[in-house]
Amino acid sequence: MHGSSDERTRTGMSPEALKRAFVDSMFYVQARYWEVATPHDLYMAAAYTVRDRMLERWIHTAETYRKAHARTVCYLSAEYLLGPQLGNNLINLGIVDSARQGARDLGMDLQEILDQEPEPGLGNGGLGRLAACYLDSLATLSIPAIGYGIRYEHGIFDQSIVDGWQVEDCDLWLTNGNPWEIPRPLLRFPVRFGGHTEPYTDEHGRFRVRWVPELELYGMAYDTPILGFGVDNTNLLRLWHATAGRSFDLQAFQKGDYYGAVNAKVAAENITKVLYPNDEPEAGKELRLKQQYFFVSCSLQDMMRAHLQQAPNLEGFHERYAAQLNDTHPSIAVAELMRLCLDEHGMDWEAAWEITRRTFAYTNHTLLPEALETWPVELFGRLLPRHLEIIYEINARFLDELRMRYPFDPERVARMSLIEEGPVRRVRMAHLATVGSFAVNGVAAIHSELVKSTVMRDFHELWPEKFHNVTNGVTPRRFVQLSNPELCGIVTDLAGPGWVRDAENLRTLEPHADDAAFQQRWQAMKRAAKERLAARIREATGAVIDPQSLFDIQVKRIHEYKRQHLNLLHIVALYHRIKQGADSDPTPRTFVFGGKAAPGYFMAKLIIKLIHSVAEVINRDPEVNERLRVVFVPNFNVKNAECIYPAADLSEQISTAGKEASGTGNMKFSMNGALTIGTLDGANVEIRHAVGHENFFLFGLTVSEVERTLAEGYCPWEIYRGNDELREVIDLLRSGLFSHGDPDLFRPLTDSLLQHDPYLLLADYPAYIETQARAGDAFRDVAGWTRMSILNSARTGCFSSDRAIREYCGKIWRVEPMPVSLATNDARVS
Ligand code: CR1
Repeated sequence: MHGSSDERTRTGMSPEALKRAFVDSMFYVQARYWEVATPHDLYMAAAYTVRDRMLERWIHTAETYRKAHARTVCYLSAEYLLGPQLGNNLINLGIVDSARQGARDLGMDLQEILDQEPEPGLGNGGLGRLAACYLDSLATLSIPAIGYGIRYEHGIFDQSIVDGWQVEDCDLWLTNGNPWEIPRPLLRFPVRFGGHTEPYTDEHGRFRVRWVPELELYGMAYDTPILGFGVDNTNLLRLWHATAGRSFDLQAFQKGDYYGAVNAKVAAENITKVLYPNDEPEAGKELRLKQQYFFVSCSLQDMMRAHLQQAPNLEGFHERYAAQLNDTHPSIAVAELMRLCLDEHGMDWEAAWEITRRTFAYTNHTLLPEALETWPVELFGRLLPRHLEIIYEINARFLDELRMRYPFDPERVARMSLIEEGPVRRVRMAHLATVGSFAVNGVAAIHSELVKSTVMRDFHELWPEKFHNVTNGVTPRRFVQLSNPELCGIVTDLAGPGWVRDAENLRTLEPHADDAAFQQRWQAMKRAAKERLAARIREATGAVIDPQSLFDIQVKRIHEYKRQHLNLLHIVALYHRIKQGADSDPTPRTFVFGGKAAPGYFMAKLIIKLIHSVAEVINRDPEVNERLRVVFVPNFNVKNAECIYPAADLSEQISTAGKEASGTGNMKFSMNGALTIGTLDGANVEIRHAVGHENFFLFGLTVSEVERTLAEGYCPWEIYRGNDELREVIDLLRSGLFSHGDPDLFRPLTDSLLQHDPYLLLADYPAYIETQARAGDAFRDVAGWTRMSILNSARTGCFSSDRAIREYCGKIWRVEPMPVSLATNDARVS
């Protein structure tokens, strides 16, 4: 009965069918009648209405992939920063207009319903959001894929600001129920910890090892469907929730130890309680290692279960799956797959190792030494004694190979070992991931080169063909179509709706860059986005900003290497000039900041305080506040981000060269027509190349200049002494002007700048100030700026995550699309 699906109230797509289904859900799922329905009920009923339509596609997809024994990508990631689902799912189903119409008919506003959704913030920042964009692209490109991760009960903390300081509140995204997930109580796997190992001889007389764990708990699956855009493929995100095992409870209960059993249950369930904020030292984070092992073990057992349903043994496991390690967080998978093959499936070492090393590929996302994971051997052995043995064995074999290859270079062998020697011996997770994978990649061209020449240098010399680059990407569905409807309208008018699946079609904007009428439409688009942001900021903070001014925006995690404080030095310099009557940049600007600081990262929290303190002085000073405004958007998350990127004129991408692996916010800004002021770092390099040098505000030291500057004995104090304006700016920070007379409040920041300045703010300061002045001037040439803005959008289609996923599929995963069609399903059902 294909073609008549709109008559089916359960899954039809017309406004009529949606309305009927919505009313139905309100009654049968929410158990509510109209008069008493809360806004949350409306959201839930809408979500279930949409979910029904997804499930039809999802089940059919699972069936299609299974029948075909499709090679499947398994993305292993400790983080997925999904953001709200309803709006995105409406878009990917192609029913936004029907839904809006249906809502209107029922006397409701779709936007108000969308606003009810709490945000699944199961990630810290770029890495988690990248995983979410990749899920969207995998489904859109019809690639059989499963995202595996952790169902944190509490995602990234909510940030509020009290007296200019960040305060963290517990995220409660699950409190009112999550309509998108399907619990799978029967899909559970045991996960064990602690205890010891013992040798034994198996029935074939072979030497074997048995792990006698101290603790056993279970991982239970919660499944979320991930729709592709413009296709029927609907993939799976499977997140694991920890529960105490039933048998475990029973044992304790049988011993009459009721409270012991209850405590064990609580301890087990703690494993998936909360997402760890990053940027903090790993020390003592035993629970973090437990989380990593927990989700990896469940995922691999699940993959094996599915494989063995269709194959007699594990021989073809690596043909069936390509498993991507999203940073080192899941890299324990290398040892766990070995353990499963050896201990649970009785394979010998060589066969197990062959499968393991052909299954995994590893993405490196950072070169910052403090973020490269290592675990103390003592802790590792206590939690995972069998895995430590396996890692030692992998290492012993690997080091033998190295000694053979580099017989006179013991230092190299020690550098490459999986174990770091020293007062505290540690397991190097990046080395484990590299040795256990068939491919290693960085996330932007410059970053991938640095991976090869710095942290992985020895490994690159050993296995040059293992190393790749896949520059990150962002999904145009969420970050253009959903968040910038005006821009979407403009491009669709020019290029037709197909550009959303092929973002290279943004190029159709290019010939219109100088067309006056087109420019006006473009300006109206920016204006609308700026007004929306201004309204939201007013609502959130009370601050009033002028949509005519240049919106100069820096939103991302707060970190010294990202240099939000360099931005502040510029703001204080502008302020100082106006106060001195020496103003050289008459362009009115609104500086917008947003971002969370890790709860234990003092300097980052002090930077947030400084932003607020500078804002307070500037915004209330009538002499400057017509020209400058500074605002901080609290609780930067996906929802807020969607409102922010489209509104930007200038995007701040000002990290110290060599420190930002890629950045993805930089891509979202540029795609939405913001110009970038940035260093030659991460994907900025490729963005500048794509949009044209003349449409990008470049400044600052290059990676090699940074290296040279530091090697030559960098002395920030001399720069301070030699630059009058910089000296005055820093002295203002130390004067108490921004701290109600307390000269010490910002001392840790100013001292760090003057004494070490590890991120070279002072070295880059003069170039930054000069380049900012050029940007300010350029903004006053409205036609010139609009042209540059249009060209930025037109030329950044290559930063679509679809392009990135195509590269992964071709270079790394060797996996082919498998289109799914509901039409054939309809035919079969009828
Ligand atoms: C990097 O800092 C990059 C994202 C996604 C981050 C950022 O530059 O865009 O990854 N790294 O690749 C990270 O979170 C743990 O490392």
